[in-house]
Amino acid sequence: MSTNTELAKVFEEISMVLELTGANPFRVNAHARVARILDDLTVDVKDLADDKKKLTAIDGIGEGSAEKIIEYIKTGRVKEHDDLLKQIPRGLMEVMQIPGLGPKTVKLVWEQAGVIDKASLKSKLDSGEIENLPRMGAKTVQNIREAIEFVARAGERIRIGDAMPIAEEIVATLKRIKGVKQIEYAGSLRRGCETIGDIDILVSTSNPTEVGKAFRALPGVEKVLASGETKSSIRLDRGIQVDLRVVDDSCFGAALMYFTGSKSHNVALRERAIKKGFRLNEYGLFPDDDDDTPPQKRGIKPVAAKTEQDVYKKLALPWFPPEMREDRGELDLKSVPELITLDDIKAELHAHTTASDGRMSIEELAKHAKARGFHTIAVTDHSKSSVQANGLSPERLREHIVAIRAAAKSIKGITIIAGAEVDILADGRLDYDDDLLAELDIVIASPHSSLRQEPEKATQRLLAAITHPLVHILGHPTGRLINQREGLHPDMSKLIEAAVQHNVALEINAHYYRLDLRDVHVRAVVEAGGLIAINTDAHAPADFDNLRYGVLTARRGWLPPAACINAWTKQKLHKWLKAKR
Ligand code: DGT
Ligand code: CA
Ligand code: CA
Ligand code: ZN
Repeated sequence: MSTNTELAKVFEEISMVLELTGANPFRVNAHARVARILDDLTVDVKDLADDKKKLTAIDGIGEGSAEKIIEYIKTGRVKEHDDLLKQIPRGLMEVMQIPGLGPKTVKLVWEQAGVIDKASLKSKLDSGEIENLPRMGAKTVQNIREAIEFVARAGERIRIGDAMPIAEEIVATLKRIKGVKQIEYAGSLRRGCETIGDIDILVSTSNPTEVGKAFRALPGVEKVLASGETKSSIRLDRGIQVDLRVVDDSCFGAALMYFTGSKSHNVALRERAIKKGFRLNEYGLFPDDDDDTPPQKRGIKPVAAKTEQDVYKKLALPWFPPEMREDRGELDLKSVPELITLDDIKAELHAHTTASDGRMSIEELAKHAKARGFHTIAVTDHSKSSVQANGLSPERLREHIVAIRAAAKSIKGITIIAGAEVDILADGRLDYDDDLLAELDIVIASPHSSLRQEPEKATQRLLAAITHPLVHILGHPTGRLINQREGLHPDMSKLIEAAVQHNVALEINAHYYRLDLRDVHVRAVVEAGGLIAINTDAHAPADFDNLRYGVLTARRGWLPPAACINAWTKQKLHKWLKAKR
């Protein structure tokens, strides 16, 4: 963990305990804000801590926070943090993390039912003690139960956006070791899956001992699980397991294929190999001679092993991008379809500013979008019902439109358009009147509340948004949060059919907590001839970096650039937007 992340955690915990103990909301929010700032900081906070003024120069960091940061850098602790933690049972922190359990409820079950951790929460739910508390009831209790189960079930896999930076850093570190020839991460991470069980890394090197040693000595190693000539395994302090395999450079391609998987893709490949008179394993593609001893152990040379391309070619197959290797019909293809790439994306169509819950001004947003080479940026703040996100009343939106148009006029080199992310209310109505929506260049309609709705109601609700003539994009259609909230379960085929008919794009929200639409639904849209938008839903500059996860999800759904509105030329995109006005 970097110092920035560690300190962010300290501030977040301070904020949580303050909230739990009923402190002034301003203090609670100020600490939460500093936590976010530290998380987003692009420089090492250590480099700022030699001078308090450098810290207080950052918007949102006051004198008190700056002192705590300096205290932490000097001593490795913050006294206030230690003192606050003493005021509550340690286990309450994990109770606070259960989705849907706010501080008020946690305080109630702690003080009145003696809940001190997740285990005691469970037992007191079972005994009925909690249901009998004031403001509780069967429904709330059921919701808490479901949330606990959901966290337990999902808890072991980690989100791609949490795993990727770790894997990239490990690869970069090991690459610098003398003797390393090739190194790549493989497994579900290379396939771009939304969650990762463990990180798999493959390396070929003339110096395996050195690489193994460096691997086991990486920062953050909590436990060495295995340490052998060809395989080492570690667990990092963030609960992530990493496997490192040392393979021979001459069969790196075959090994990379094997350890990239998926398992079902591999199984299908092996069957195909056998039909063609070969045997495929992680050492290469060998002639099949009905001998049970593996061919590489008998000194038999593979017919292909050096690169993935060689192996696929000998099997009379094209090279498949890792995202397609799921045995979802790819092996029946005559050729690989063109899949969208990060470079194809030329517009961001879902972004927030300080007008609602974003942290950038219109100008900053435009600057960051321009820096990424986009031709268009849409300003789409929240609507009035998203109270927690400071959603805009119709009056505020009208003022905002004026500000956006003014910025669009004065800022050159990018087209700035005025939009909104309008709430789809529980009954399917939109949160603004049609005359106001008609003033906007782009309308994204998204569900933010009532996310436990019955599937049928959810379908009707989302269909109402899709069939609304002023809506361009259905934003994060299910509202799920990976490992935290299931979200809606609408009938996707009905939504897709309607979206095609009404010329509405379905969004892949690229934030790695969302990735909503998910890969299989993207594929269904592609097959139905529909349109996809890939948006970052940027609230802060760093959010633009999540685009890659949206693109990976899109590629897992076999999305071609032509079906992605963010990949269209400026002309084509704006013509499409205007067709709904
Ligand atoms: P994960 O870690 O659960 O997110 O998923 P993967 O796909 O990374 O799976 P993992 O780490 O167990 O193994 C990495 C790859 O190694 C996997 O995608 C395919 C290959 N592999 C592992 N075990 C087997 C196996 O029993 N048979 C075959 N054919 N391939 C395997
Ligand atoms: Ca893995
Ligand atoms: Ca593994
Ligand atoms: Zn949004």
